[in-house]
Amino acid sequence: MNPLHSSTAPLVGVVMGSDSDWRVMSDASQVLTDFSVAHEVEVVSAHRTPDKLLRYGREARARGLRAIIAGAGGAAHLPGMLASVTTLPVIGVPVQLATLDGLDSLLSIVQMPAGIPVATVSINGAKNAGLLAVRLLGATDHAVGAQLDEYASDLERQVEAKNLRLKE
Ligand code: RP5
Repeated sequence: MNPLHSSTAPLVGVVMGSDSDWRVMSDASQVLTDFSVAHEVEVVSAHRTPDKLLRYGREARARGLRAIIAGAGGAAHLPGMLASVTTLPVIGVPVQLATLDGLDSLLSIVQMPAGIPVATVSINGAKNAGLLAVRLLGATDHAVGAQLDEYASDLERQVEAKNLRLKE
């Protein structure tokens, strides 16, 4: 049995600034479920629950997490602040709000100072954030790597099938 798959302890933390971000962040959770990666989901707000943010980031590695996916919108300081208090890889998801088209969220997350990296995906790109976390795990786990190869082949088959349908 693949040790990653047999783990019931969460390996990836999916956190978001508000429950209102779930409409986007559920895509990350879905990908992790599809790849059978144990994960947890938590609302952690940089501004409304700052103590919880610090605790979450500082305890993440000792609790067994290997990566954190953090989504937030507007003044989106959650991913960057988490990256400041953990050395685990942090993947940032800019969540689009009703104003400013999500550009505010993107710019708040992407422009990190040198030394404190956040891997920022596209606006509302929670699916790719999930896949990136799976790839991080797959870098050292052959079974997860094989699943990712199968996923890529499947994508290729889907594109070719659509291509053929176009010509019918
Ligand atoms: C951010 O404020 C959250 O990440 C969310 O995207 C945004 C709005 O939060 P709510 O007012 O909907 O709780 O911190």
